[in-house]
Amino acid sequence: KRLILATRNAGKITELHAILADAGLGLDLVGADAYPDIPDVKETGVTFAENALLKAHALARATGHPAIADDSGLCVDVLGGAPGIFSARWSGTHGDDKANLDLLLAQLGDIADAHRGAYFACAAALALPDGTERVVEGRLNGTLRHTPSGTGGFGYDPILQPEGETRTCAELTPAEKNAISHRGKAFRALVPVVRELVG
Ligand code: ITT
Repeated sequence: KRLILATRNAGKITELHAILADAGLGLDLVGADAYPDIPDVKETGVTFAENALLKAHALARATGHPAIADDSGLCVDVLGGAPGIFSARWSGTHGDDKANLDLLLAQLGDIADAHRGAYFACAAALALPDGTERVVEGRLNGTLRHTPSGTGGFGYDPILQPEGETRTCAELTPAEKNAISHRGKAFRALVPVVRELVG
């Protein structure tokens, strides 16, 4: 049985393969790249959950297979939760991780560590071709460094230091990041739902 992975973000795809492999679902995970003719979904939702559902439904409807999607981002306390759902295009160019991170650091300036709280959020959605839907969420709390550190992961990983850690997410091994991350938590919570509704 096929399960479509409704994302084109390479960093997410790598992590999702590892997280879902550990779950041993026994499904054939197929990326959205296998369907190049399906247009990108307009993320018109105002929450992570809404956008994750929009992406999952679009792929499930277009392919006739169950689909899972991830909508995620970085929510910064002093910015009132921004960039939030706009994390991938914060600098204006969708998916330019370095420009997004540089802009965010510039916006924070030299604000003290005590005021640099932030969290990663992830909504993990499952949609079936018949319209059935489920969505769950996960978070990773931390603080934002003044300068980037580490080469692992993607996006804002070089500046987010998880609570209780001395390293940034980009300095963790992939397995260490998945064990504590917003994405790991959300998709591990989605696994029993997939087992129940997909098989
Ligand atoms: P898809 O819609 O195709 O899945 P996308 O990159 O557009 O890909 P999102 O709209 O969910 O996906 O944006 C997610 C952004 O949030 C991503 O580009 C990063 O900047 C940030 N982000 C999410 N998870 C992250 C993580 O684990 N580490 C670092 N940054 C992350």
